[in-house]
Amino acid sequence: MKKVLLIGVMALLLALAACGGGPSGGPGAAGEPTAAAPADGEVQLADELSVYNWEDYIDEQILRDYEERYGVRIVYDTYASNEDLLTKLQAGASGYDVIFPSDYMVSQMIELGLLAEIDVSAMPNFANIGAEFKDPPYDPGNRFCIPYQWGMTGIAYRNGRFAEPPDSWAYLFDPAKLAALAPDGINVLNDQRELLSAALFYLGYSPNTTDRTELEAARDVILAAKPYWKTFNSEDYYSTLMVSDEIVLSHAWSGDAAQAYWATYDEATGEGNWLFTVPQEGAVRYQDNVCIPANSKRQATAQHFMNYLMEPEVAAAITNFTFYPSPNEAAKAFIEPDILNNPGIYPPPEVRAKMQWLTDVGDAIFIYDEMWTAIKGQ
Ligand code: SPD
Repeated sequence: MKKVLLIGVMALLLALAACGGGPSGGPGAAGEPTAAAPADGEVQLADELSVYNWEDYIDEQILRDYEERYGVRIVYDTYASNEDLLTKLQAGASGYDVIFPSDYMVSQMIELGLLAEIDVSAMPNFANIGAEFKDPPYDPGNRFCIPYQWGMTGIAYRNGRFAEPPDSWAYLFDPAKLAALAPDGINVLNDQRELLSAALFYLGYSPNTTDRTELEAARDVILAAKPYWKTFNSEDYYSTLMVSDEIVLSHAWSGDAAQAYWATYDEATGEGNWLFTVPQEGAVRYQDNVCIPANSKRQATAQHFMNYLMEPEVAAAITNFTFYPSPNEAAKAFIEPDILNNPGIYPPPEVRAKMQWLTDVGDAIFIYDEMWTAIKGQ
């Protein structure tokens, strides 16, 4: 890898308005690194493990390696959003053993009794996780989940198509800007909290508002922009829409944008086709997690697998594939330096502190659901 992905992203990030802090305190020292796994004899492993993850969020070779090393067959499936995952679990889906919900969704799932308790003291590799990522407010004491990867939500755009980086949510919501872009294709994330939060930032409101009037205003902004959008896709947009040049602009997660950049990287020009920017009105930072559904029948094996995911080489291989930052301090020694030193992938702490987390909005989630139904229904 040769080139910093997001030229100018630092300036854009620094332009973000100061807003709330992260889910935990400031950066802290890493725990004592260890590559240890629980002694295999200590865990009676199941024959099979069902892993349900976001699309393009792991190098599947890592799953094959676990299968070979431990003789556990992994059944792997993917989903497009936290809400899709929640709907599946609430509908009584049984059989999933390992899932990857984001911060606010962990709170919701704990509240709903959908997660099994875990024991991080029985996971030696938990010591590899940086202190900044442990004990988050959405899961105090890591009673239910371990951190997996984190990232930012912003705008991915076709290199060469824009005179200036489209560093405002106006590029998704202002009909004057949309009219010029729509013929070339715009995608938005098919994700209720993410899309509403982008509109809320655009309007100057909190992405975690519980105020019906503000949410109705966000809905109306989205409905006015919707005719200009080509697709709602948060699952395979990077490969089916971005890399294949079906669109020129997408509401995007940072690692997916970086995957599109590197998938189109041209040695001759030293550039990829896709760049990423964080809108100046503010943006979401998220932390995804590894958890076990309460109805999993293979919880010991699931915990064993979670410990495996925290091995430094394994966590590094995940980041080297997905381009999402790892919370694993010990993995840093194995992550590609060009990824680790890229502020568009690993934004510095002062930038991270200016981004906002989505939080559990309590009963206001019913207003969000109502807005989303109106948005998707029209
Ligand atoms: N392609 C994998 C994307 C996973 C990103 N997690 C999104 C968190 C949203 N709040």
